[in-house]
Amino acid sequence: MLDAFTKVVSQADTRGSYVSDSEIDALKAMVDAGTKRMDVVNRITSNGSTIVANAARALFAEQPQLIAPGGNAYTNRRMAACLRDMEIILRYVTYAVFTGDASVLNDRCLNGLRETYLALGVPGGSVAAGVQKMKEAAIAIANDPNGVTRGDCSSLMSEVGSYFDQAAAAVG
Ligand code: PEB
Repeated sequence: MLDAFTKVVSQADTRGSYVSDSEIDALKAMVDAGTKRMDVVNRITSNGSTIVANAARALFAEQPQLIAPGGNAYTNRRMAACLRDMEIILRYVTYAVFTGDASVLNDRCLNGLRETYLALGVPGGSVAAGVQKMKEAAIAIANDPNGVTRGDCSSLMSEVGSYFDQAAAAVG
């Protein structure tokens, strides 16, 4: 598991070189915007169950076959597993936002997930659709200008979005 700093050090070591000026500049920008990043993690984390519940509701409205008899979220046990999976993925996305690096998400959550779903008969495309819905909900909450000092969060939001996109692409 890497963060933005250890990733840069690891890459510099692979090249056998010092950390470059441009890498230092990028990390400095990340530190300067650190409060925004922590705010985003805090907002997503504290609204986690709303994000999961609303995304799942929207997914089942769009794909009602999932909750019909024989569907992959039919029975309370499967429904619970589904909500739990969405919550796990959201949790790892918040870790990636926190560390500024996707490696924790990739190594501990997404690695092998497609194969797991194939083996279980869980439709990966539907999981990906659920992840996209969590992305929209999480960004709407994280990017809400009310109640915080206003500033430009566009690059941070596209970074947040990219972690959801990676999760969706890993299973879809
Ligand atoms: C991944 N999901 C399930 C299982 C595992 C995971 C390992 C099998 C074991 C179990 O049931 O608990 N676990 C999960 C994960 C990590 C992990 C992400 C990462 C670290 O350790 N069903 C649907 C939707 C979708 C869904 C499309 C969006 O209709 C999910 C939610 N996952 C789902 C379901 C099961 C499951 C298991 C229904 C149960 C499948 C079954 O037993 O038939």
